Amino acid sequence: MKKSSLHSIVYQIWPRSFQDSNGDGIGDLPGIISRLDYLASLNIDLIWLSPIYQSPDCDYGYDISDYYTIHEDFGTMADFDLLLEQAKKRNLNIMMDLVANHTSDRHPWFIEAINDKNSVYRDYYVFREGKNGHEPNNWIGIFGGSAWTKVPNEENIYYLTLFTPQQPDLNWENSKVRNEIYQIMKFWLDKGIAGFRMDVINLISKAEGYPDKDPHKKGYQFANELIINRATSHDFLKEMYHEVLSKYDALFLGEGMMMSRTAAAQYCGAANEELDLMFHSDIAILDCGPLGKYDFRKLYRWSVPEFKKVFFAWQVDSAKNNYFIGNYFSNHDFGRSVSRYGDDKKYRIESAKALIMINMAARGTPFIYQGEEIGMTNLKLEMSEWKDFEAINDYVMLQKMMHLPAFIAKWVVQKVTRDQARTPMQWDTTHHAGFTKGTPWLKVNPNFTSINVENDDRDPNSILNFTRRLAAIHKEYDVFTFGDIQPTLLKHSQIVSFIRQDDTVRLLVIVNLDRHVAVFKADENWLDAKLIAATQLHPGPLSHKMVFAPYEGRIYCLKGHND
Ligand code: TEU
Ligand code: CA
Repeated sequence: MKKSSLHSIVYQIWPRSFQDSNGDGIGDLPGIISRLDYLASLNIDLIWLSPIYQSPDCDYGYDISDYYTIHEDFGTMADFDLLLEQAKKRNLNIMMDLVANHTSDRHPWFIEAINDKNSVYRDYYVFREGKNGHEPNNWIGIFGGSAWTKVPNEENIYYLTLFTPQQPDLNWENSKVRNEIYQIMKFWLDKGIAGFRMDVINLISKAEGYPDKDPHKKGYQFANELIINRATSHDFLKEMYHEVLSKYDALFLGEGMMMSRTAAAQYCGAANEELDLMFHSDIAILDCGPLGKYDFRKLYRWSVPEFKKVFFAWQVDSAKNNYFIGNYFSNHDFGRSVSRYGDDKKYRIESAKALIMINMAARGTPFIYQGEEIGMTNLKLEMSEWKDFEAINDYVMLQKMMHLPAFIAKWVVQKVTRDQARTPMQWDTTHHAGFTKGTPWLKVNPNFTSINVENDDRDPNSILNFTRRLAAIHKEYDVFTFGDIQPTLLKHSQIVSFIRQDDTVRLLVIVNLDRHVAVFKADENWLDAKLIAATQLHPGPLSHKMVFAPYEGRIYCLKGHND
């Protein structure tokens, strides 16, 4: 299978922070509609909307209380239909976020389930008896604390909540639940959306009997293989493929925690009837300790050789085993890419471009997160400004469970909080960066006076115009999505370089991912190559001894590949 929509560029909108239209300080659908010309100017193909369904916003939309209605903060179904129509007029398609591992605890299914233990909805979720005065097992929640929440009016009964206590996990073993999900998917696909990004889809199957993880260990344990990439999750997705996915010409992208290459090959292998492509998070947690985001033992540092190891492992494996991945350096769950993998001070423009070049030239489908195209940076937020449950809860947990002093817990949270990627989009130099005429729900980064769309639009050498050029080049060459990949200059400690090849073309990508000048020897066969893209407006010539400026990147078309 070689789906044509895999050869797309996807732009992620986190609607709450994109564009407010009515002055309530919250981004909305009419706001997105008003920016469609801008989105089309980026040469992207698909817009992925983070959840826009009805939600009490305990996890900003990832806790859904009605899958069939639009959150009133974002607008109405009529607004959504108009968005779809107006987008299509500009050759843009809309992808939705499907959050189906859990619902909100305000969802009518859950309200019935918790109020009436004989309700059919009880088995839509995972209700279990506690053990010896404790939760049913020792699993830790992904945002800290126990993974179980107690039913207030029943003795010793708990329900599973892997994320916030307001996000009860659905019981996918129940075929009624699976059918509800298929109905939801069909409802939106029939409206004409172009696919789904499926939230934590590798978590939908849990170990039978909900056993303790490492029972001999004290305290809550990360359940790992008891909840992640389980064999049954493939059975569920195969069923979904037959019931829904196979009937639509749309893109189905999985998102998951601790995705392994073996699992990804199964979830979206060309011969497997499951999904089309998969996200992995190994780059996203490159600077974290082995336990993930809040494991600060690496002090959030990383090196180019480490980056290359992880990047090429996925690139080469996906080519070898013929599956597809979504490539991204930024999204709503992590800090801004230029602040994490680039240099958001001295080389902000150069390093933002270098990252965009790697992302667009990699094998798979590139994802750009709102603001990345203008190099938006992290903003250090004071505790009183924090909004995200994860930040607020983990600040407490780090002190309580890991016995960290408050100032270190605060440092960790400020390093990794999702809020810093969620500050409003910076459009222009007017009040609140043109995001809202009211008071923004989350602080606008004060650097909006220099970092904004309007400035970048005017400057031919800007990150924005570079992104547009690279996106246009990406459209020209199928090889970026589907072609083979061979790393080169593998031992170089600053340069990330690879060759992309198919039957028609051979492209050489060279990026200096370091803040110092990089020197390397060009291969004899490269010398007559033709430059097709560069981060600099006037790059130097190709010669035996190459010198690349900090974060400089170039793409060449190599000749004679058919010899
Ligand atoms: O995130 C899934 C996921 O893998 C998280 O563990 C992610 O790594 C975490 O946010 C890190 O801080 C998805 C959504 O993208 C996220 O926004 C939701 O909060 C989460 O699922 C629950 O729906
Ligand atoms: Ca609004």
